[in-house]
Amino acid sequence: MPQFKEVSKQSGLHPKPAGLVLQYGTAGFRTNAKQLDHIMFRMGLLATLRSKKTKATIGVMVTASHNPEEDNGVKLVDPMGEMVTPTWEGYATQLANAEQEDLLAALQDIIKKEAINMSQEANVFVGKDTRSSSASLSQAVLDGVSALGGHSKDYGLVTTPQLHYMVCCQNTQCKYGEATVEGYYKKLCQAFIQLTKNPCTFYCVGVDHLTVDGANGIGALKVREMESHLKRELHISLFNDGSKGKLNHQCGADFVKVQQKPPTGIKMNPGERCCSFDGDADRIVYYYADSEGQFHLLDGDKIATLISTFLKELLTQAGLDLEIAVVQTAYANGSSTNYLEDTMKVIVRCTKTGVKHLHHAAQEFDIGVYFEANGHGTVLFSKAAEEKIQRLAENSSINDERKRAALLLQNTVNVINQTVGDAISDMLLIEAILAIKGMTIQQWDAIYSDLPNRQLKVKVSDRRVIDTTDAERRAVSPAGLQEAIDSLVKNYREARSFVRPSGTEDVVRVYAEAETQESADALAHDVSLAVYRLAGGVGGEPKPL
Ligand code: G16
Repeated sequence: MPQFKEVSKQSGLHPKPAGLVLQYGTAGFRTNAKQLDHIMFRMGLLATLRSKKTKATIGVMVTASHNPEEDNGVKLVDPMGEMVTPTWEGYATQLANAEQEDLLAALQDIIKKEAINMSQEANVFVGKDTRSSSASLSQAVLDGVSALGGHSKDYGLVTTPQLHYMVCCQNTQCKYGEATVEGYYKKLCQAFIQLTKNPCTFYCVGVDHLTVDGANGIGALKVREMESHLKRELHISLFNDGSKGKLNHQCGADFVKVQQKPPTGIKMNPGERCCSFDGDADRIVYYYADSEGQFHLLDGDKIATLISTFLKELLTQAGLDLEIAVVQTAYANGSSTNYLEDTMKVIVRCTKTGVKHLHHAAQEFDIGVYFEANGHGTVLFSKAAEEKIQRLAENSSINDERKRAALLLQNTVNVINQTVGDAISDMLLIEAILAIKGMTIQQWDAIYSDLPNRQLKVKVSDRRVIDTTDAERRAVSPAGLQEAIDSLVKNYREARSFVRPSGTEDVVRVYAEAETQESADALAHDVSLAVYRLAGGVGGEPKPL
């Protein structure tokens, strides 16, 4: 193969450390940045093959999202902006772990299995987050693309969802929007301005102010860039903008959700809305402090509830018969699931962790709202649903109430980044909903009360010993672990617990919820001990909280 000579030459500049084996995790490869140069080069090769195969533009995002600054990673984006398919995840692992001398054979194998026409053109969009390692690692991706004769476009510093958006725009011949960062701001902000253009009680009482924790990452830069497009419709105070603090350190969506406390470095006024992004701005959580200084978290479950309530109301007003479902994971708070099923009467599905799983489940409905409790999510509208909304919005013979609802639905579709969870787009949607409904964050919070919960991490020598089933709600190995969890759960009221190996960090995650915080904490600790003892814990037994 003519291109193989160049691959051979270039791969020598990005050698694989012999014996190093890395797995494609929940959202791609992710580990210490020092181990990733060869992975990035090879993902450049793979993205080029994927582009040739699909005859479409493919995206490669260099980021380790919520992980600490010293880590990095890579997320591959398929033509419509979704995550790459499981078969290609397998190829990614195969290519990543081929020893240096076996690389060409591994490439050849994929080309043969997928019957790839190597003379087909290839296009790859590349983006990166603000980590110091991202510059050289994204160069390695670009080297991989050029080694196989592909064309690349380097978007430089972008959020992960912005890169997903560009890929989708490019592959829909701009039907989804313009494939530029400016185009992204214009589309989202115009829709936001349309949604909020009728003044309502919310803005009249002067609380159109939002505090944003940018996690010292790319989201902060992009919120700054976007502000002028918002035309002062939303006043943002930005903290943790990367000017001094460390990425994700004591701040960001993951910290706030897991620790259940505010990030450092922000100023919180009682009753005011605050939100945190994660390191690549694909997650968001909201929170506020009440007049007693008590912290209240509104996570992905509360966001899904707010959005699906809003959409359901609009559909009723518009007289549109479209089926809404909410997709969650095992981490969803039990109260949220009960509320959605029993009070809101919407269909609820539970999938494994990882947006790729939620995204696919959401695609099965007219409108699929998917959110992980950690704040990663979006809304998908089927083509048919979008067309129905569009037709109604253009219908001049309907009454004012239906017309208003149809126009709100149309702008809601446009403010949402349907390719993947997007902190910026979700933030604009949430702000618009609260404004339209004239709702305070306290009223939103009061829709239902979370069951107290706790998340812990346990270090084990090999987390792959834990295997799960039933959307990760039950452990099938190691032997005895699920039985131990079942009997521990029986000791507490309204309790539930599960464990699963993380696909982004070298830990086992433990989740517990129960009637009181003390019970949730105690159960999480009991289950952590069971994991430590039965799954090969290392570094000392977990201590009580
Ligand atoms: C990624 C995935 C999310 C997942 C999270 C944690 O988020 O995109 O779907 O919930 O990792 O996964 P795990 O529990 O397997 O470590 P991000 O924002 O870090 O890319």
